[in-house]
Amino acid sequence: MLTIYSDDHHLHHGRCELINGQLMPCFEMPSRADHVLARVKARELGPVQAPRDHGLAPIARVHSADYLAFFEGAWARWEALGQDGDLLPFTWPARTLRRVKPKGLHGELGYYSFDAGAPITAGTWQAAYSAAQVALTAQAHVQAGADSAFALCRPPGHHAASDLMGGYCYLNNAAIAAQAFLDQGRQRVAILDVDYHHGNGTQSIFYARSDVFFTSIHGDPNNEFPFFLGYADETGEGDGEGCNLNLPLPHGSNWAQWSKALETACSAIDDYQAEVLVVSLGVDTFKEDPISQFTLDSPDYLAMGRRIAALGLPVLFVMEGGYAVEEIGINAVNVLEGYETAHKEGQ
Ligand code: OKP
Ligand code: ZN
Repeated sequence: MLTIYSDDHHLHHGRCELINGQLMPCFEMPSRADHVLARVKARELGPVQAPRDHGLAPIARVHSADYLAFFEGAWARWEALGQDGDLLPFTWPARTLRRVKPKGLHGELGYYSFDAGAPITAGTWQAAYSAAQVALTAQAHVQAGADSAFALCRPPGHHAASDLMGGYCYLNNAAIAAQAFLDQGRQRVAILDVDYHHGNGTQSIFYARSDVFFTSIHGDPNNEFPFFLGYADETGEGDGEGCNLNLPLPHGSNWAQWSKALETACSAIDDYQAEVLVVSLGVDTFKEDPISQFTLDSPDYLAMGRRIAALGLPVLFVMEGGYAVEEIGINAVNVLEGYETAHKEGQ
């Protein structure tokens, strides 16, 4: 399997985030992608290539022009204010407040975010832009006929909505790739989000559309980030009614419970008759993950990959979360190797 990877992810390194009332070093750190890349090479998964630049146009198919302009220019405005720490929002247009767009930097940042978990640093735009190009380059490979490809994206993307950053995410790499498949002639794309957290951004982008089926297995939002989306009664709206399937699971869920949900997700993907599959590949379902509450073990990721292969679809894997840094490479590449093994047997 071909891996697409850019070193530009190192340009994004947030300093801290608020967890349990304490400022902690960001769990979403550059060494995450470094470990995945090292494992790809150690296991000889296949060639590793740099992304091609597809420009802003395919990103703008998913994100609003005003959001992209704000994100690209935010750091320069912060610097012009004499600041050099991370730029973080702290006020949002919640109930009773107006959804007006203020002119100043902090007001505008609150308007374009949903939490304080996506710090903007000097290199964040470039890193996120390159991650989107990584996804688009891997997508092009699958579109050109490859059975699969791995987009080793960082920062992750699935929490980012059309005009919102949050949850370590800025540009929705998986959604951008899914939209590119459609723009290149595919008619039905499925997105399977196996990250521990609900992919609220991806869901929201495609919620009213029937050309993308979104299904996600995640920690029950009653007790888990992002709290305000990801419930089982969210089934899509308008043309998209029936094209959204959320499978929330309680804290402590193990592979037996998780794999049952995967069966449900896979049979829904079968029913939808997708032409191509995008997997939002987070491995923060791992038992040792420092911010998550499922108990999957490393061999379970091989089984996950095998089940995905049984769908018999071309697959684009897009890296999302996973914060047990030492094991993230093993677990992510186990999914890819499980897929490869089963895919070769099935041919
Ligand atoms: C991103 B991905 C607030 C703590 C909230 C956010 C988790 C984002 C996970 N600073 N944690 O889905 O792996
Ligand atoms: Zn996650």
